[in-house]
Amino acid sequence: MVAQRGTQDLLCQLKRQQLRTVDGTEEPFAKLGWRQLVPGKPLQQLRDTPYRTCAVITSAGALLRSSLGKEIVDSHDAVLRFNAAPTRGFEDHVGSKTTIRIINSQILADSYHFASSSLYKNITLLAWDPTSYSANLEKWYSKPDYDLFPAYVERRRSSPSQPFYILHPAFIWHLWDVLQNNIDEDIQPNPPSSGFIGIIVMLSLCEKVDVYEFIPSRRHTTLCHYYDYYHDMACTLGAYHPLLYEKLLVRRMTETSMDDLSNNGKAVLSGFSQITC
Ligand code: NCC
Repeated sequence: MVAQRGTQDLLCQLKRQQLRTVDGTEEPFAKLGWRQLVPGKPLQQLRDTPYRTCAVITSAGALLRSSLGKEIVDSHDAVLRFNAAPTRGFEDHVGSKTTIRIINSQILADSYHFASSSLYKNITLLAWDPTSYSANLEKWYSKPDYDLFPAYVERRRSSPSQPFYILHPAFIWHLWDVLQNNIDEDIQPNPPSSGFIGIIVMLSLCEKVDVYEFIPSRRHTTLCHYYDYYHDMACTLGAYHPLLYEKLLVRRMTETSMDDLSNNGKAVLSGFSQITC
């Protein structure tokens, strides 16, 4: 049996897995000249001080008809969204502001109109690709799950002022380690979802993080995303990603009461800068 760990201890374990992006100093990226390609300022140094309040907007179908849009826009300095989740047409429920977007490698490699879509412009972008647990960068570069590199290079060259980073695979898999170390069962060796990754990124950048509909509220539904018509409970509970375990962990990281979670669909978390480990 793994001992039940307290909220603070869990946040400290995650805080130790420092946010890390590909910085061009390791091979094969060094010889490819990525030192000059990646943004000059590391993600953590884009601002002198952390954001005070942040919102993480999952893509869950439960956000549809939530009427949370005004709260999301008015009460947060920064808003994180995922993949191709739109705001246009859904402003009443998910708000309109986007500060950072986390995109998995499918968005860069497949037909998501990455180059032309306004979803990916004028914001900070963070891309990631699962690769395997051992994360040898040479192997990853030659055979990523989805080839995110050409579109990354192209965007860095065409829009050098846009802060655009690739999360380091070691960071992703260290988060998986924390998940596994805090769950009694053996979880599948698949990477955490963009949602969990995004929550940890925002805990690194913000003093307080409000996470919407990661822990399902009373609005929970089989509708996968608020922006499409596909129904599948696996979107909420997980199939490939260890989503259920991620949600159990986030439940343990928040002091929000079960009633509030259920009524508002919002889990309130303290950013890493606010906790002493
Ligand atoms: O669906 P997706 O995720 O883009 O959702 C973003 C994050 O929101 C949380 N979520 C979503 C739906 C739901 N009902 N409940 C939730 O809690 C999850 O935390 C999720 O991570 C991904 O994680 O990147 C994922 O991406 C999609 C897909 O690649 C993109 O949407 C682009 O089309 C994956 N779907 C497929 O590959 C079919 C999904 O498994 C994971």
